[in-house]
Amino acid sequence: MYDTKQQWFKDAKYGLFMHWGLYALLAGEYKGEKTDRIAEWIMNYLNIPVEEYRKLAKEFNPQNFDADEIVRRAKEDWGMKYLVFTSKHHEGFAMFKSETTPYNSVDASPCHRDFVKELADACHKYDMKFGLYYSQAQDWDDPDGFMQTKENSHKNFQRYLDEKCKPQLREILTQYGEIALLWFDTPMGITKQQTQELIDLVKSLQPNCIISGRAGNHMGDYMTTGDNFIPRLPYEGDWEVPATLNDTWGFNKYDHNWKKADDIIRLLLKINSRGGNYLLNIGPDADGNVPKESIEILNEVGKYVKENAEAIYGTKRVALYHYELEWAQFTSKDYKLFVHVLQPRMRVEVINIANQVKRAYIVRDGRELEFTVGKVCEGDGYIEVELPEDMQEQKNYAVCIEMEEKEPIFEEIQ
Ligand code: JFZ
Repeated sequence: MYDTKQQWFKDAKYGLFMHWGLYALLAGEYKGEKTDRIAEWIMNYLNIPVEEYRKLAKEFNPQNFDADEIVRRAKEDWGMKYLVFTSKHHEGFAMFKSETTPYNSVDASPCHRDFVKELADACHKYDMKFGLYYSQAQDWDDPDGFMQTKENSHKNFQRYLDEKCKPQLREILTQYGEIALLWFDTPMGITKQQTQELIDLVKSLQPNCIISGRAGNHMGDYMTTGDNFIPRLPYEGDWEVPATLNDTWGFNKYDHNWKKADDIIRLLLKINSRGGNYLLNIGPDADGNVPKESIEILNEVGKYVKENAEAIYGTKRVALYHYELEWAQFTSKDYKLFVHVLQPRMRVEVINIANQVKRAYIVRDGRELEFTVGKVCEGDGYIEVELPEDMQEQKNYAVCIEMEEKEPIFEEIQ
């Protein structure tokens, strides 16, 4: 399923998803009617006619959208390694200059801005891997694009693929430099043959571009799960968990159900410890502002990620991942086991360790810790690391237990 070209993806562990399109203007409400569901689906949920919905394009003029600032934050403050942006979501509106259809942010909107270009430039400047989401099957604007609620919506689906989908893919894959990832989504009504054609097109234009798990017919380069959903394990291959910070991808002014930074930190580590990547979403509003709640949560999570970078990036799934502990998550790299301490503890104890321990230290400042080891029988032991008094009230820090290099301790699964 995966190959060596995906090494950056295996190592990345943490990325930023961004859902942004005309739906941000409605923000969960159309003509007094609200939707408490995912805001980017409002056209579908409230049956807004195509002609009506299209008028939104003429209002789209986001004064505060700053690609450079978002990417800088993602990289420097939040510790993320890649960005995935909705170049065209199910609504059908292109957030880039497209010759295929004038229904795009440069030709149809007063802002005349190419947001894919702005983000591509920022990503390349900050050395951030740049990925694009493209809704390949669902297109509610094109008469032949797939739409669940419209009968025979995709009567001439092949025409839609040939005249809109493929030409636009060609545009996003040739005009913006390296595209590291193509995030196809929700492959309804698409055949194996059609999926193969899209994948071939992507790989012919950008051979190193990775394809998301929702290309269709199990043909992507890795598995994509549901929102904040951890797959059945063990899974032999790369995988990614796309996730929201509240309950919507696109901006919804009525959704205040924000998760706590501590919960996000725990989820990130849980996913990393099991070998997956976490792709965390922001949905800017119609003016291009990132919700301040999102920024606050991501800043706090980012502090943890940056302080404990050694224990996150490039880590691999270890045999201990299946331990369900309230106070800890485990990651590992080479001969190091990282214990992420998520609740106040007097000491850190780990069982089922087969080899000799060289040293133990606190990851964020390198402080050495005292420890005792015990042997249960040949090939099985345990370790107890004493925490200094001033650490015992704290939570959210990682302890590294470094082993002798002779014997690999953890069964490396991936
Ligand atoms: C899809 C989109 O419909 C949605 O608007 C958003 O872009 C999200 C990231 O992806 O929604 C899905 C698709 C598949 C699953 C869950 C949400 N799934 O397989 O669990």
